Amino acid sequence: MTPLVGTANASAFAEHLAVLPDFLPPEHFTALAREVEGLGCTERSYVPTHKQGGTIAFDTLRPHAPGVVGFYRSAELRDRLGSVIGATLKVTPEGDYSSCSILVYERPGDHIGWHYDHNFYRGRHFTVLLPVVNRNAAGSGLSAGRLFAKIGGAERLVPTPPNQLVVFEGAKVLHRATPIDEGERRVVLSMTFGTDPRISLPFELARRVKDMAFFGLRALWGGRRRGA
Ligand SMILES: O=C(O)CCC(=O)C(=O)O
Ligand SMILES: [Fe+2]
Repeated sequence: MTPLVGTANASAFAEHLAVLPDFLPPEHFTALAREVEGLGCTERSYVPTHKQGGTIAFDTLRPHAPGVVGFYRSAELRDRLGSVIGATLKVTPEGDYSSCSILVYERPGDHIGWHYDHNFYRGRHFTVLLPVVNRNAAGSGLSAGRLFAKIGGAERLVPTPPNQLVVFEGAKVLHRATPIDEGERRVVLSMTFGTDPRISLPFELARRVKDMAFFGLRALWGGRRRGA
């Protein structure tokens, strides 16, 4: 299995995934990691066999993690990612829980099974991961929680040491993170961007039909005018 590293140019994104080692300057990364680890308010989620772990939602990050939110919204990040992908990126809406959140793998077995990141938007949709912490019980190396992606039919290991950014087109790349072991910790900042992050027409219609059930026909016409 070939690990993927150092693919920082646009042509490499032909595989819909790129890895950027030592992404942030060390002082910036340390400050960000300190902010994340100071939060300590994770919500646990458990979907039998598919997913187990903690999450810190965008709603919590907004008031308590200005450094993280500022990083997510920064033009520098979008520009750098845009040059890797070869497209102009925008942040996804604040109401989308996956726009900016922290994934906390903190108990033995915490993992996420094979999945695609669903794209509800009109344009292309990208997932960007910045591993903040990744250590084994002894603190001597990385945890057993490893990111794998299926690329060109083959399963590839995507290394996620702290401060190594991973960007991929989650709706096209099947991926998973394997379980951590006892005493290990893996904390990942997960962000999403889109080339046109307006909700896609089928999802927009579904939303309007749902709203109509609550607000009557006005929701349909009102929605259409707003979207014009
Ligand atoms: O923890 C990981 O490396 C994978 C996270 C993931 O699949 C996601 O944020 O969509
Ligand atoms: Fe994912």
